[in-house]
Amino acid sequence: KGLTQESWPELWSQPDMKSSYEVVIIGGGLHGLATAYYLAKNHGITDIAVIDKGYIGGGGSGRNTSILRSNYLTPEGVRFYDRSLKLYEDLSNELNFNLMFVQMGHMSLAHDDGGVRTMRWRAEVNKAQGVDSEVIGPDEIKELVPYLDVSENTRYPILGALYHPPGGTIRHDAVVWAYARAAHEMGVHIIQHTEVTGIDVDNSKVTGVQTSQGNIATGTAVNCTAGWASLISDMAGVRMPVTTSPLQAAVTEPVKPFLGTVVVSGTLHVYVSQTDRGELVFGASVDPFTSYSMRGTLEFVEGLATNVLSLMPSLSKMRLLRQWGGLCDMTPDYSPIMGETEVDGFYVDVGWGTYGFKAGPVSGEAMAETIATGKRPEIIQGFGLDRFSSGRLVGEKGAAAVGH
Ligand code: PYC
Repeated sequence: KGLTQESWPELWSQPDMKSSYEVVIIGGGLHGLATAYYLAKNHGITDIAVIDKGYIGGGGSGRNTSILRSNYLTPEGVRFYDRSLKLYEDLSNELNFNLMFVQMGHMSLAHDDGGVRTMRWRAEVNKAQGVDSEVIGPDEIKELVPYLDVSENTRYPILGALYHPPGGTIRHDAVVWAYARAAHEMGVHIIQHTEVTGIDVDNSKVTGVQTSQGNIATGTAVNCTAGWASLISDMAGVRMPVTTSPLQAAVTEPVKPFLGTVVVSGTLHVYVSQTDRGELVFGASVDPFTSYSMRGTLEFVEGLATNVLSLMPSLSKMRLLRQWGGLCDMTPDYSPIMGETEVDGFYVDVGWGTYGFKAGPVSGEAMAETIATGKRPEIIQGFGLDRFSSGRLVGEKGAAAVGH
């Protein structure tokens, strides 16, 4: 007898929430699940609840354009995202799940002298950190992506690009499901459709988490939310230098494979890749206002179409199938905020702007080490909340994705 949807085995169970846990992770997206997984796998801590007000992966983890890369601007950023890419490279094996990982290469276009200078800067920093990136010219660009208009008479001529062969894409939902299954198999409780409504703090120390299903006693609460980073931190009395803006994306009808590389233009605020199913996935920069709305807008589609057609005029007959939005917690320096806070037992893994998906594995690994040992590991030393009072910012705006 064939499998019906009802008879499919569950990848993780829906346990009853207990009244206490050693660690409560708020946010059941990629970061929360990866933190739970590495806490269990690397540190033997399994008495963990991962709590989400919706379903797992329903926030930023399921709304991004699934791009992976490590061609950042600062040495701290390059080392951090490169560790993530290395973890992604072996993740299908490690989690025994087909994550549809493809290192198709990643190309960031430069349309003026300033853009070429930034690409050269990034290439040098990347090489110094052992990351494969180089600046290429219009002829090489045309060879890699024949559909790009590299002629000189366009409004935004393509003068060069930062080419990063290890960049690529992965199936974002599968990454969430694979971490969830692996964490569940080690005893982690995944509690969906349960909203966190408060965090109990006594004498500057976490003592519990309040939820729509009741209260949990715990000494460790971890804010792994995206979109609600400042609201959840407020519950513990910790202020975050974060503003929240929507980010929209869209996908076309499927066509035969023709785009073998991720293409990004910061000047035109657009990035595009082609999935294994043939759809083109497009994204842009965050909307120019703060909001918690995840609705799509017509302005976004109009702007996107204009900019995409400047780059690839031959796409003019393609039809968009869907558009969607997600929420981005933006920090002043376009780097995340990770580690301990002034409240004992309250940890944050937030401020993920438009770069959180690619950082999922390394964030989980580093947050797990921070929680288990009480010490932020070297790889996230620069990303602590304390940098906003010490002034040691990690400025990643020049490589964050597209111009924001
Ligand atoms: O940082 O590569 C990136 C990115 C792609 C989409 C949003 N951010």
